[in-house]
Amino acid sequence: MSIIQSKLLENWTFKACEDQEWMPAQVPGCVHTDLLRLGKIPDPFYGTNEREVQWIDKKDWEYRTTFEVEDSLYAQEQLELVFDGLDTYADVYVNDNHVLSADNMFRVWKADVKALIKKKDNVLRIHFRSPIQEDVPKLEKLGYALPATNDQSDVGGLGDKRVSIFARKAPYHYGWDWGPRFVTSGIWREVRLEGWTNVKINDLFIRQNEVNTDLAELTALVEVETSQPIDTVIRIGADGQRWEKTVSLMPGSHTVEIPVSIQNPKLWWSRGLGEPHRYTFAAEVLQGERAVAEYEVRTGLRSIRLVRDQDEAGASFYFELNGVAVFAKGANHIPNDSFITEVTRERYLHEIVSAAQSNMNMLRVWGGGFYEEDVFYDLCDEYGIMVWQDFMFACSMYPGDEAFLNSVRHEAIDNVKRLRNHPSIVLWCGNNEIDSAWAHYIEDGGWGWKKDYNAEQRERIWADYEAIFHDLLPEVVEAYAPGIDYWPSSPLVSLTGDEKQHAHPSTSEGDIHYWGVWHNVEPFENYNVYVGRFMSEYGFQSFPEYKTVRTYAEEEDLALESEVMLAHQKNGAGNRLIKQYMDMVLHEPKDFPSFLYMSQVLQAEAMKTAIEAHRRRKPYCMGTLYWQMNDCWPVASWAGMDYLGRWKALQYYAKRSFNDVLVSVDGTQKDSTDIYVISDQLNKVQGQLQIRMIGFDGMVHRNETLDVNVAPNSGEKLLSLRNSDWLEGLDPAKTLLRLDLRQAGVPDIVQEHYFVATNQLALQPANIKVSGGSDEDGVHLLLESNVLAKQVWLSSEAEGVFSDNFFDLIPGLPVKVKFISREALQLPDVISNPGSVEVRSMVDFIRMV
Ligand code: BMA
Repeated sequence: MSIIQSKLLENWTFKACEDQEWMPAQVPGCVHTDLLRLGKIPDPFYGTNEREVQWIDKKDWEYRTTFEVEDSLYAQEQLELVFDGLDTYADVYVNDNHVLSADNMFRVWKADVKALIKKKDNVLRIHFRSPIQEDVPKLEKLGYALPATNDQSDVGGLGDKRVSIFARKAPYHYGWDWGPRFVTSGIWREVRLEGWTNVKINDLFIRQNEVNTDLAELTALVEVETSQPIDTVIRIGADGQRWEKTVSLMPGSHTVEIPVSIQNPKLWWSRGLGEPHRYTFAAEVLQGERAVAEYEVRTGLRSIRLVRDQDEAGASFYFELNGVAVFAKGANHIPNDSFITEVTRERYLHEIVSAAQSNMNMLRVWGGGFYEEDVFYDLCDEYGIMVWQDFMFACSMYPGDEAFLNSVRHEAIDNVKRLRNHPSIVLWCGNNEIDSAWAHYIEDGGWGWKKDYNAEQRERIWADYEAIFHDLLPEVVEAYAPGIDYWPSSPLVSLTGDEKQHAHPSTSEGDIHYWGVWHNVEPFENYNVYVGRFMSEYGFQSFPEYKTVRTYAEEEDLALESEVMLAHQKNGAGNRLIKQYMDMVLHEPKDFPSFLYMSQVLQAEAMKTAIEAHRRRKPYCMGTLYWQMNDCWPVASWAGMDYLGRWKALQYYAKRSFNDVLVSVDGTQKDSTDIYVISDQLNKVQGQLQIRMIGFDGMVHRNETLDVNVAPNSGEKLLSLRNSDWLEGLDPAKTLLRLDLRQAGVPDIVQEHYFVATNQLALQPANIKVSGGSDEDGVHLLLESNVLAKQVWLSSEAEGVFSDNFFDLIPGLPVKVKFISREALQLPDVISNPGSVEVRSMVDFIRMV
């Protein structure tokens, strides 16, 4: 081992600078979690407690530990103190000597401490300056405020002083329209003492020059640091093969390039297209046959490119993986917790397995959070989930002074270098929504930000924007992760430098965030109208389930407009919008818990409409990522999974609508109903489609079968039913269209379609019979109903997910469901016992008149 290290994670204490008493601290962590653990603050996620902890970010805090250094480490020629993350304005002292000052939570911070370290009784002390006290003067100095739409400065007692943009710190810490305001301070990633002598390897990058099934032509870039001149051999090993280079190195840091080629490589594929195979590459610096320095990375070999070719309609926007055009299916990922260090590996695993179980193949790490932990990307690599990676800038304009740009450059280099071996990362994107929000080239365009500034200020703000997103960040990506595409802002048409640049819902180039449904109260049907080349955001809110709501609200708080419920709804218009849409399409819920259930069904229906509209337009549209995958606290939001990882109705709907082979119905035409089969598979779909008109009592009124033959990776309209013909003599309020696609050797793919809005359906109380059984995979539940039971919701005693849930149960068509407990989380699924299960359907939640 060339680097000897000792983690410095023990014996930490902390206090507010002005206080006397040191209290025990946990590292990694932050002031909020430490105070909470000590019972010094109430649970910030409960009730209206968010307000009670806003004093924390106004103070300076100190963390301190003492440590000894083992002989073997102490004896090293070089000793370095390394922080993987300091949040944010921090002055670090070793034995009372100032060794570094940090100002960017996303960077790695290092200091040479050789001359300062003793064998015993070392004191490491970190002074965190309040990010608020630090940045308010910057706002005053600038002379005007910069837009920062989601910064909840008022919650923080700062009035309209939005200072989040000055700090290179997770934007969502300052609040968002789904997130509370907790402006943390602390040592949020590992800290360690590293020692080495003569030589070490700092980094290994496997650059993929050309990869196909016959050959992977790679270059291993080995970053070697030496303290004296050496003549040596550097060796790369992978998969039983070796590649070597003899070099003479002078003291300093060097990048040694070693060509590597692998015949017939096993490629890395996204979920659904093949195995996400990974190779381990090891680099060694040899002294004779002895390795004096080593470094290992795991990566997957694949070719990836964002294809933006002009075509008749505009320009394509899709990812080509190993030569295959991939339809991207997934969601936008936000941080899993307001307090990042609370997210365990198990919680990441649950999220990524949930994504894979839901038939997703992409997550977008959205720019208002943080560059995720290594474990997140490792899991995405392992489960074949592609990652659209934003840089951490969202919905704001940022300063452009030299110090700021310099900080951003370091941050970008640190993170691109850290993450570039992950095969899952397929795109680096500059920011979230800034190009379209500022809309520089359209006077009245965007979110109205420009009107607050005079012409000179506007030009300066835009020049600062361009410096970061059109110059600095693409340069870093090109230099450190060549071959991976950079996209300046999401959404964007393309960098035309004129009014055509900014995205809008009707563009036929670039990516689109379509928020007409929800923020602009457009009807769900408009999801069919605004379909672009790649839908990187669209969403609809719902509430978490009753059990989750009760973690923050008491019985007496259970009203939509109670103080507590409002504190957990961060989108001002949110509750009104949910109610307004619910009145349009669903029956009235009978009480508050029923309202929670209905809100989930409403959200799921909206997202199904959108996802399937997007997929039906394949290959014009080649991606659909809904907003949003997850939550960072228990709240009403657009998430498909709540803070506790409980799947909302949406997650089950997404699983069905993202299925690699989808039977989908377009019911937007007045006179006809169009049936589509869309396939993301690489082999063709061959089978029969059974088409039935079924009454809510189970009576089959019409039954036809059609041969299906759909080419690989394509979609087609199979047929169009004439409504007057198929509904003849039938009551649309009591009849459904049921489609079953049967293929040899695979489970049937089903779909139901109704001819009127849900609140027009004549639902009857259902008698749902549940019987247990077991088969070769384990235990299952068999559900049968005497009449149509809509949106059957199974809720279990044990935490976990069902193989299917929130589905319609048709008399005569029993459904078999399995349970996958959270404890046994992995893929392929392990079938477990759910404990007692409550089974209800929509009719149980409706106010009967
Ligand atoms: C998009 C996102 C987020 C936001 C969401 C819901 O704009 O990028 O900023 O949370 O919409 O409003």
